[in-house]
Amino acid sequence: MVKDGTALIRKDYTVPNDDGTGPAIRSIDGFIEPGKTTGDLPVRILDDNLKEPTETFTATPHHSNAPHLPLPLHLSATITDND
Ligand SMILES: [Ca+2]
Ligand SMILES: [Ca+2]
Repeated sequence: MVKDGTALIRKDYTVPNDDGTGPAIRSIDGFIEPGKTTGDLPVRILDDNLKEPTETFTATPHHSNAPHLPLPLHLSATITDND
């Protein structure tokens, strides 16, 4: 599940499962290869043409396919402005 920090879902970023209607969907599927400690979350950054400070959000896995990474895991992400 992703959680807003200073970055707001549907304003600054979105997830592939969200079709933009109804309440924002915050679940996202990521993958960490066996034995690795890094992986990818397919978050999409929304380009808004606003000049903004660096923004952040967090993600908390609810289950893991990587038994060597004990839950809870707390991931943080930073969006660097490009305007
Ligand atoms: Ca933004
Ligand atoms: Ca921006």
